[in-house]
Amino acid sequence: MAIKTVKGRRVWDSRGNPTVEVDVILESGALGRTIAPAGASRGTREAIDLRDGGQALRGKGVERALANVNGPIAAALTGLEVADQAAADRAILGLDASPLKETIGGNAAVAASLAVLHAAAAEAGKPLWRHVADHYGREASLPLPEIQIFGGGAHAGRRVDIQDFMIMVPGAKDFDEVMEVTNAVYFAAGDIMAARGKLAGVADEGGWWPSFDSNEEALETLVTAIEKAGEKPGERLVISLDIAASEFGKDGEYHLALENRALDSSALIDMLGAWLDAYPIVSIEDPLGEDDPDGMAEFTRRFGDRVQIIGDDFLVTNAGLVERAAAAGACNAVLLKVNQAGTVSESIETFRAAQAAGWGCVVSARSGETEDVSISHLATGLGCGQLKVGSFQRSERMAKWNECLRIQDKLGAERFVRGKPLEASWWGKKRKG
Ligand code: 2PG
Ligand code: MG
Repeated sequence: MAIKTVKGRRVWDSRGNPTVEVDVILESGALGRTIAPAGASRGTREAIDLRDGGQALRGKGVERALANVNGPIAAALTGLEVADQAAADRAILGLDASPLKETIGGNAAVAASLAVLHAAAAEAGKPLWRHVADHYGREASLPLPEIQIFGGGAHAGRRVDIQDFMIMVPGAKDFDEVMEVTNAVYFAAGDIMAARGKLAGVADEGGWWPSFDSNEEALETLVTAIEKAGEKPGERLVISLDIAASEFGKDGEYHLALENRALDSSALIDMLGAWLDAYPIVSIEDPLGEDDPDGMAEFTRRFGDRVQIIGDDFLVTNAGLVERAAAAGACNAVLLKVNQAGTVSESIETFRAAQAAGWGCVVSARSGETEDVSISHLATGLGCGQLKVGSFQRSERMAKWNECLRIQDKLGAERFVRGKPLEASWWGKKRKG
């Protein structure tokens, strides 16, 4: 079925910033709609969102991006067969020769590309996850969530240096159990903060505001919260961190502002290694900076057989960077953010590169989000195994978890991956005995 109309409109994200929504309407009347998310701790090599600059809307206006959607992108997509996602993405990419999509804007590109995917699913009469599974020849499965308990870094005014303190519940039998356990830990953590007089609201992704005196205090408090929730850390439930080290490090020099300490690459690796020994951490994202490939390879050499090591800012959902990192022995998993790449097809290429390397893959939200639930479907349809959305509060986060529960109703609870994505980690090895 041919694409008839492509229309962009300005809507607003969870931080109150303007963003791009795109409707793709087919000759049949079927509609596909997506909203572009927006990152705060962005990789320097990811697709650039086109913003208007100037005084209005603190420079964050998206009129130029919308003009690109309603002008050249609409012209390039109109008349194309909606089921041919690759052709639609080629048409979008053909409009922009710049390496980081600064001409048409990553925000315009990603919303248009994903709206085509939605329209194709609508035309086929399938939920998006099933269309993704069929189109890309994958077996759908419900992902294991990473859920934030404390926020930090760029999402919390840099109150602590580390960005995400999360839990995973690989021992859960289904998605409902993950939600129940997370509910208990999330509110236990809130109660602990309140009892200490340190409850100060939430960070950008809904994790509790990190009123801590050291980065490690956040980890200690997380373990206490897990125990207070009646769980044994490292059993049904484990810890996951996003260090987002590019936010506090450059050229192999890292500055922990909270602790007023400067570390070189190997001192940071030692510090994180000590955390891996002391806490039940099973997954760690961006432990070193995006410009520190040697550090990343060294970290992976030392700890890659115990924990999942995810490249986010380091790999920016780029297939070539995944291939290069795999060849260099840096990381063993990739974070998949469609708006880092800019189109669905490029993201799929990255997923395939990760698969070819034998890596894990985590589909991820951005810190600026909306009611859009595409990523719940993408993670399920690709059967990639893991999903990172943020915390257990705020509707732009809960919308994604709730969508997973609806998908589970259709797909069946037995299609939840459980702890499978963590099989290669110490947790998986312990489970095996
Ligand atoms: C990350 C994401 C989500 P942002 O670093 O993984 O937590 O943050 O969207 O700000 O890049
Ligand atoms: Mg990250």
